Amino acid sequence: MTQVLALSGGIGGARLALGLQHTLPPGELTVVVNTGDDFEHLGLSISPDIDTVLYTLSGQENPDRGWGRGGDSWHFMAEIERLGGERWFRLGDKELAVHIERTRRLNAGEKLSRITADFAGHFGILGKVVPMTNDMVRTMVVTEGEGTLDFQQYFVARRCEPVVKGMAYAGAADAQMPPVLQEVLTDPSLQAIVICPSNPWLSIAPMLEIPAWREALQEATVPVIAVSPLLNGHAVRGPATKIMSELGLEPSSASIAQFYGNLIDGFVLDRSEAHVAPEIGVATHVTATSMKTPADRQRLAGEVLEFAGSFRGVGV
Ligand code: FO1
Repeated sequence: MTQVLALSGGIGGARLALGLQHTLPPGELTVVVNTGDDFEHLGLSISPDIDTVLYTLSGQENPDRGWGRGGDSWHFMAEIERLGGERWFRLGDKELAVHIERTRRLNAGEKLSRITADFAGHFGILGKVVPMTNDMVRTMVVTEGEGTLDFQQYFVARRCEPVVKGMAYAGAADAQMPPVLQEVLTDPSLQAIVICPSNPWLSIAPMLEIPAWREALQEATVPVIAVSPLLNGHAVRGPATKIMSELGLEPSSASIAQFYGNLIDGFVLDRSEAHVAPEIGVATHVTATSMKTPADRQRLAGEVLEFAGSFRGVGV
């Protein structure tokens, strides 16, 4: 039995994680999930990316929105609105149970990694889904004109409209890696680490700012392969290229590879970005990275694993 570790944010990353889950034998995938977007809302502990990964890997996602549960109802939100309560961040009825149960267990002193593992089990997921840390890390967006915003204020309440001047990851410098991830990273059967096509600045950077994570990637003896989230100079979803431009970066896969720098051994990019492949300082694999169908996801996952396998014996 081998092991593959995938680093993921929300929907883009979760889709490749789903492809990996279908491609690998049961139990061989561990998905590490960004918790920089986590926040407290209406007294509840919300972990948006963990939930997106749980719903996607168990086939319960909302494919249109990319967040929340498919086929959810909205009675709770309707009542909150009727009471004049907060309505900017929407919580569906089914997912409310997830937030309430997570909050109850966190308040009882349990670790987020334990709770997430149990939820994954209840959802029938055979691999591991693990938060990047059990400690509090909060992604903050430094904006022009509106000061520093909490991630969900920027992302949902302000719809990513403010111009981004920089990012901060509060708590990351002191955060630890959950012990279960140390076990996976030191498992001799670990074959590859895959950085899924999530937004590098919003979803992957919070992990890289945790010293134990940066060291783990730097010292990894297995290939670390990143997949670019850009197609034809645009992110399929979300503000990646808007943020890149605002940070003074060329919105291309080359800037993303540069962001990962010497942490990665290989880089997968879409055919529409092939012209920047010569600018990328590590081995590249150019292919179709769009993941509209299950067949797309599995083909891409298979190619990523094969590309990782091509480093075997080369020494990374
Ligand atoms: N995104 C929105 O744009 N609007 C929402 O009302 C919203 C609610 C929401 C509830 C639960 C959840 O797990 C995610 C939710 N998201 C919502 C998505 C989320 O804020 C972001 O997509 C992620 O944090 C970025 O990966």
